[in-house]
Amino acid sequence: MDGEPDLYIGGSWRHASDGGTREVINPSDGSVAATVDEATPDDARAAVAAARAAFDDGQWPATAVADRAALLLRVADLLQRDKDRLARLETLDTGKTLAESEIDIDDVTSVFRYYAHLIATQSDRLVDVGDPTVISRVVREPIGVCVLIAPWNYPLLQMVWKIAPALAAGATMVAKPSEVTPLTTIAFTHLLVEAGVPAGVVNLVQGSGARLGEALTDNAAVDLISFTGGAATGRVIAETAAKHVTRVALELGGKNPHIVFADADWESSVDQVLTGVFLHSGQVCSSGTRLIAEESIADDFVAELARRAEKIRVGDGMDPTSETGPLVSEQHRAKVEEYVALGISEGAVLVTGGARPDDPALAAGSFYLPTIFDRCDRSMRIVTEETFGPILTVERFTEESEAIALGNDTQYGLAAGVRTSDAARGERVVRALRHGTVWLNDFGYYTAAAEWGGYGKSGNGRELGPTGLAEYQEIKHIWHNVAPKPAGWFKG
Ligand code: TXE
Repeated sequence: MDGEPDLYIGGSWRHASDGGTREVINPSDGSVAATVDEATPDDARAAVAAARAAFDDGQWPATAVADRAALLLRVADLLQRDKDRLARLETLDTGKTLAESEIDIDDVTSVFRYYAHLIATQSDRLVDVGDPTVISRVVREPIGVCVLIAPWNYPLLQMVWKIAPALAAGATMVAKPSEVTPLTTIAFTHLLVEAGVPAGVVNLVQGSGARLGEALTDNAAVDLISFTGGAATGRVIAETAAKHVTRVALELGGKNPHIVFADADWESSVDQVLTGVFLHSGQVCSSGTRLIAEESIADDFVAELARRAEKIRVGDGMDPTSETGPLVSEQHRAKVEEYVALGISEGAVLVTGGARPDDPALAAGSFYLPTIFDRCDRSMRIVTEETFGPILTVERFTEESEAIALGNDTQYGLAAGVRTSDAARGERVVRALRHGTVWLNDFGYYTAAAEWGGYGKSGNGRELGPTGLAEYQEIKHIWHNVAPKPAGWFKG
């Protein structure tokens, strides 16, 4: 960053081998936030080779779990020590409010603490095969070399959801943050070094997917690719990985329904539908972008949402009075604007927003107003495609079965919300929804100890929880006969 080397390969910091750099833009005002080294494909291959060597030399995978757990706890302490600095860097890079960035740093800290605990308490499984001379056991081993590719909406958080379990498992890795938001991952890698992560175990490269993707994913030395990002990129990565039968874990976003029955608690429903879609200006994979409201309350509910959406204070994330920040880039705002134009042309009714803020102080940033479209239906692309912006679409239902059908009518399946005061109905609907996380009378919460991931085209695999650790482990069955005797099958 700004003259210091940003690539960390085989235990040393270095600049790109061709001297290349990239400017990182602050989306709140369009200024250059930092200049960062841009790796070459050869640098990326060197990073994979370093991870391969560190894995194959066997020391890190064989580290006692107590030592790995202790290292993870040291990282957690360093994250808290540097929380303010990291949060400011995340806000500078993404535009999100400082309050959100601080929550992100607490989240990543909790993920390190959770995996420290999990790895220290995970045990092998003994299997009774009915022969007392056979010790049969199932053990977990680190998967090998992992390529970890993260997006720009939660840059450090998404990366840590991968790095923490990979380290806990004893794997080695190459991390590639989004080229749009690399700053916190660079700072965090310095903390990993300070905490004592051995050379070659974690390697870091910066650069675009177009430039580095092939070197990282079309690579026989890689055992697992864990990717969070757009569906189109996820498909390309899965196809490339298939050439080498490399394992992939994909988190590809969602188009998440938030179903509100007429008997739902009004105040918390309005509040959480609003937060669920407009937090971080909608740049959240689990954003509740599809309001599915019971017809009898829909008019009043949408009117109240619009009233409150118009009061949301959009502004620079560093300003403590801002409630949400800009979109991550001019290019991303252009995409969101295209979706708004599309919604209008598709016949949806624009209730509020649909424009950039007119405050001249925000003119240089990529801000966009919270936007609500009513009278939407499933034939519209704004209802079926991930806009990844502050856009809420409203669909209506009269029967429970219709609400379920609407909620499941998506190619994705990451997350959903259900709001009702009828507990039995709530449980019925939750079980009928085909989504990886379902909130009942809440929205957006998660914890390090519970799995996160999607059904359908939201991807495969799970992050967080025990399954999030299992992604980075191989399973081995060991059959040990302590009193060997002939099988006696062949008689000659
Ligand atoms: O993501 P990309 P983009 C969705 C959201 C957004 C859309 C596109 O709808 O509008 O995806 O966003 C790296 N090989 N999500 O284009 O390209 C890239 O450098 C290897 C949902 O910014 O998927 C970055 O590090 N890597 C999502 C990462 O992939 C490649 C969060 C994600 O970028 C690559 C973000 C390649 N060929 C966007 N091409 C979520 N699931 O939360 C790109 N990359």
